[in-house]
Amino acid sequence: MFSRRQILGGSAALIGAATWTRTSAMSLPEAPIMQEATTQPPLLPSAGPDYNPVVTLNGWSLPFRMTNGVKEFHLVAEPVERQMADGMTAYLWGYNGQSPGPTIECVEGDRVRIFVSNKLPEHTSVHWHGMILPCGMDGVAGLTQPAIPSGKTFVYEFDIVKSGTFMYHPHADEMVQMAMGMMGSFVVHPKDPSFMPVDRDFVFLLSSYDIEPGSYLPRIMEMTDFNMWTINSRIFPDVAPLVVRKDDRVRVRVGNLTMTNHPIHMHGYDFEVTCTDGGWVRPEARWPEVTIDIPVGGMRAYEFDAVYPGDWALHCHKSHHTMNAMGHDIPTFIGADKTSVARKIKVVQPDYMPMGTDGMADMAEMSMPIPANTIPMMTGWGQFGSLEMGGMFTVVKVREGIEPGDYEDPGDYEHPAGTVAYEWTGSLPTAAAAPEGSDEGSSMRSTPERQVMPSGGGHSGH
Ligand SMILES: [Cu+2]
Repeated sequence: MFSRRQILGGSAALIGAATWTRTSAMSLPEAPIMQEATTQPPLLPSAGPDYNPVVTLNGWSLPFRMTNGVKEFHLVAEPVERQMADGMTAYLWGYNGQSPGPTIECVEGDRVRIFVSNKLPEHTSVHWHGMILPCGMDGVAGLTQPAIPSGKTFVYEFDIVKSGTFMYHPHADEMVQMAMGMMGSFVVHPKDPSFMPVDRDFVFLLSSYDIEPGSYLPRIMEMTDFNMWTINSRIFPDVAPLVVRKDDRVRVRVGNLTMTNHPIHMHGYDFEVTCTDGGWVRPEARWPEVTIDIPVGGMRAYEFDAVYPGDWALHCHKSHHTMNAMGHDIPTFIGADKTSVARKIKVVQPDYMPMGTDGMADMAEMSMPIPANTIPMMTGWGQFGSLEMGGMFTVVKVREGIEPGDYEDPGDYEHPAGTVAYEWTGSLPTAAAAPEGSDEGSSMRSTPERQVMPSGGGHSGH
């Protein structure tokens, strides 16, 4: 399928659906195709009002063209191969070469015309989740429009009446098509660029799949027991980090299209939810958080000032959701003595390793043979060892001196001397400085002396 497409100039990762355009209708906008699962640079607006584009983690934004003042996009619903991690590819359905599909970005006040071509083997439709639009553009097959048959192109056209954080997904054979990865983010920038400005603006969707280790296709009938918990159809350790320059104002927009809620927790900061898929949250209605629950079928955007440098974990707090493919029917062996049974098994299976009697950290440290096309359930290495993580986990990397447009992984955080937890060996290092103003040498400080730091989270002036 890919071989018939032609490579465009500019970006090697973008492939134009030239065949489709030529044979279907000369007036259709180009439908770029993305072949990479890496985070693409933000797409600066090529026409129309200016805005600060978002960065889609392990994703990209869909280019548009202007036709008589209307912003035109072309989505192609089609089977895709999505690299979920190095060594793990899934056969999904998505849009324009990837799952999730490209992020659509526009500006409050725009009129958009979105062509949707269906290259799936069955019909589909697109629902524009959270948007205020004419009922007939809402994308519910059967209710507000006929489904888009396989091989056909439909046109959605409406005015963008409010800014905020939205998404799109099918509303036709929805259970199957969402279980196969059909979804994308839809970000509407405010008409007034001085409204809620941020320096870094990230967006991603949470999705889940049930892919048997060694296989490629999600089991679509699964209701609860998924084994791939993803950030934009990527799993740790191959979810891109959120690279942030110190003192930047940062927004993180998260949507949830799985079948359970995800308490998203970010270390090192407190922050405030400033937007939902219903719109912006008024300053007087916000409160500080370090974990925000992303409901099923909902979106939350939170903001913070990146004043604390470091490598800060960002993850779902359901501990099974920061694991890769795992069996849930494994007995618990903690405290069990497997010595004698291990001796017997080794007679017939010399490679047998008794595991799990002291916890499961040994799973991450030894590399056991695993089936093709899967990655270990607990993995990822940092500068101090194994992270024993997977799934919905990534890192916010706050650094001094990062250029505004630079999203390259800056590597491991260099901790200032004396600021890393260390082993007690009987005495404190001489430089173990007590904070200024406290009693020299006193490491035990009573609570009343503790200084309360002003909150780093709350910009409430907007
Ligand atoms: Cu979760």
